[in-house]
Amino acid sequence: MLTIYSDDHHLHHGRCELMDGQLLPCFEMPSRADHILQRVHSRKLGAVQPPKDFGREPILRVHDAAYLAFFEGAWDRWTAHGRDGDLLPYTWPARTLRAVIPTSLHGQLGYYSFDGGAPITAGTWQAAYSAAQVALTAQAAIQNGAHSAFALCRPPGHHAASDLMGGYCYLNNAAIAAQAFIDQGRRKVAILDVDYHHGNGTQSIFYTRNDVLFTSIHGHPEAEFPFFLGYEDERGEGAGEGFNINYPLAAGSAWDRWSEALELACVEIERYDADVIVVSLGVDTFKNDPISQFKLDSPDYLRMGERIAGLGKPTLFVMEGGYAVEEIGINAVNVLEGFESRSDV
Ligand code: OKP
Ligand code: ZN
Repeated sequence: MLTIYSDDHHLHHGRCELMDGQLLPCFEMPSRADHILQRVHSRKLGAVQPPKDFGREPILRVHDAAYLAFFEGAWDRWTAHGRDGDLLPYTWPARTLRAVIPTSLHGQLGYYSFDGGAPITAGTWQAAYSAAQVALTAQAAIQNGAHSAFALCRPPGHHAASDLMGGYCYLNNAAIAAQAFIDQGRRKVAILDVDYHHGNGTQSIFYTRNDVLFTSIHGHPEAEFPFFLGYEDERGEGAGEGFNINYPLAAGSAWDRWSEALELACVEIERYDADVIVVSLGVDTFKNDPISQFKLDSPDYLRMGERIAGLGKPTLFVMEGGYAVEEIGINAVNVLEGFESRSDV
């Protein structure tokens, strides 16, 4: 399987995040992608290529232009204030406040974010931009006939909405790739989000559409981030009604329960008759993940890849979460190797 990877992810390295009342070093760190790349090499998964540059246009098909301009310019505005620490929001237009777009940096940062988990550092824009190009380059490989490809994206993307950053995410790599498939003539794209956290950004981007089916298996939002989206009764709206399917699971879920949800999602994807599949590949479902509550074990990821291969469709894997850094490479590449073991194309 072809892997697309850019070193630019090293340009994004947030210092701290607020976790259980403590400031802890960011869980979303550069070594995550380094470990995955190492494993891709050591397992001889296939060629590793750098991204091409498709520019801003395919990003603007998913993201709001003012949001993008804000994100790109935020660091320079911050340093113009004489600051050099991470730029983090601290006030949001929640209930009883107005969703005005203030002129100030911090006002705009609150407007364009939904949590304080997405620090902007000197290289965050470049890293996120390159991650989007990584996804687009892997998407292009499939569009040109590859049966599968792996977009080794970092930072992740599935929490980012059209005009919101949050949950370690800035640009929605999977959504940008899915939209590119549609724009290049595919009629039906199915997204399978297997990250431990609900892909609230991806869901919101495609919520009113029937050309992109969104399915997600995740920790129940009653008890888990992102808390305010990801319930089972969110089924899509208007033309999109019936094309958004959430499988929230209880903390402690292991492969037996998780794989039942995967089976249900796969049946829906088969019924939808997708032309192509985009997998939001998070491996924070792992039993030793430091911020998550599922109990998948490393061999389970082989089974996951095998089941996805059973769908028999061209499949783009887009890297999302996974914070057990020592095992992240094993688990992510297990999905890809499981997929290849059952793909006859
Ligand atoms: C990203 B992905 C805030 C703590 C909230 C956010 C989890 C984001 C997970 N500092 N935790 O889905 O793996
Ligand atoms: Zn996650």
